[in-house]
Amino acid sequence: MRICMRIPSLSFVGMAALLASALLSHGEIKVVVERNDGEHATADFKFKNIPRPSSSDAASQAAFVIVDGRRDPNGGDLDVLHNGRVPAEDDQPSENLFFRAGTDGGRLLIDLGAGIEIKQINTYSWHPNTRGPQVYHLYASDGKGEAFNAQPKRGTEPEKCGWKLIAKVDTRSKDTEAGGQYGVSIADPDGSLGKYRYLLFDIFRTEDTDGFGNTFYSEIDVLDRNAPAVVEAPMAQPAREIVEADGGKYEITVDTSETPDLTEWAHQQLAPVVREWYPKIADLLPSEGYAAPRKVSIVFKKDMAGVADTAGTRIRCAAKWFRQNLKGEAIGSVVHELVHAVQQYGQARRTNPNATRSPGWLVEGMADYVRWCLYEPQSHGAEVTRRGLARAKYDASYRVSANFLDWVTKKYDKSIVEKLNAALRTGNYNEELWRKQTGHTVQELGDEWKKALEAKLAPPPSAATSNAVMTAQGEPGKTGQ
Ligand SMILES: [Ca+2]
Repeated sequence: MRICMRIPSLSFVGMAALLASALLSHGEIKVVVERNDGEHATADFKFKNIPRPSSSDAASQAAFVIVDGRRDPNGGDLDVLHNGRVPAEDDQPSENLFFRAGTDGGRLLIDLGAGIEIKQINTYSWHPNTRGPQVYHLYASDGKGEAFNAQPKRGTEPEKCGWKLIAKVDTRSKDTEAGGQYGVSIADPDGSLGKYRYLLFDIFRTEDTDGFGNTFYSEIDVLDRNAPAVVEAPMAQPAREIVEADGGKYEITVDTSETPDLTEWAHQQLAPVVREWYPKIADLLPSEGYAAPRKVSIVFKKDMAGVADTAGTRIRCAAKWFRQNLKGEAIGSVVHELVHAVQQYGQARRTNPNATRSPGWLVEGMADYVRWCLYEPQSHGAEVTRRGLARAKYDASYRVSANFLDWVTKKYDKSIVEKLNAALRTGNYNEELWRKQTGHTVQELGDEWKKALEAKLAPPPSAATSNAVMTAQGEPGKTGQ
């Protein structure tokens, strides 16, 4: 037996919930619908009576197939329906599956691989508008009937090809806004919906007044009556985290909405470094009357090539590269971009009609100096190796120039980077500055630095001689071993 319920919406303080409370006779399938309204819906998908989404239910390992209709490529692929992950926000296309705009849903097959006693089927969705509610018919089959058709398209009645109608679900309501977070739970009070291998969802749009009536489905769970208790899906971190730094003086937005798989890493690993280092960089690179941007955004882009770039106060990070470097250079490369966000040398041209050009090698060398020599000196990323020595020029940019800046800082002027930065930002940079600060032209400094590198890296005739030379130069401990 089956019943189909439309449950009116009710709002409660703390959580808006709809709950089927109809008295059911023995053996009747029960459909429970709950809705968290926009105000109360959160990333933890918590409902009053419906369990939180699971990451270890029978659907996690099942095969999902679209039998009819077309997936909207703006959303996630089929795996988002059973990956044990839920969206962190109410409008996160990549974490939901929905059918193409302008179409009326479609049919979805779940093959559990073998017949199981199904205890409960739960479906979850979330959207601020009419793509929140769920409208579908659910069929089940053991696949054993002679007439069984595993993939009946629209126009073929499932009940005529080996399927049994389990429930008709429609969570729409005249009394509430459509938007919100919905949970639907289908179960039989006896404990089992039956033993089935296949499930077929015939999914309909919620409205056709515009093209956007297809529901954002976040997860489908199938609970096996004979399996151990399932594990709850981890609560999703918000895909846009605002990192407050220096007591709220700075706000750095870390946006992983295009790349949810990086959200946890960004929250755990990146955010603390950003919080500590953005104010530090602002303090390292001051100039008169200048305040570093109060708001900066770091956006992870799923299709971007390369590593990262900065335009104004917007840092873009190429997700593909980051995924491969999470344990290596990922965070340091963001520190490098944060330096660019603080540098803001473009403003010189707006405030100084005679602004001089900022040499690219110095701009990048400074960003790598902060990164390699101050943020992560232990990684030795800016050290010139014997192999790189031949190409080492002070203006070779990035980490080579960082090495040069570090050497000038230690040997001649602790404030050289600060002075260079102030000159670059005000459009007053010229090479005379090096001579003024150190008594040598930048070329002379470059030559001396290179000689020091050569002495340090030259293959020693014997270790003893080498050590003696290094000590004579007053640089013990910097032997480049
Ligand atoms: Ca999911």
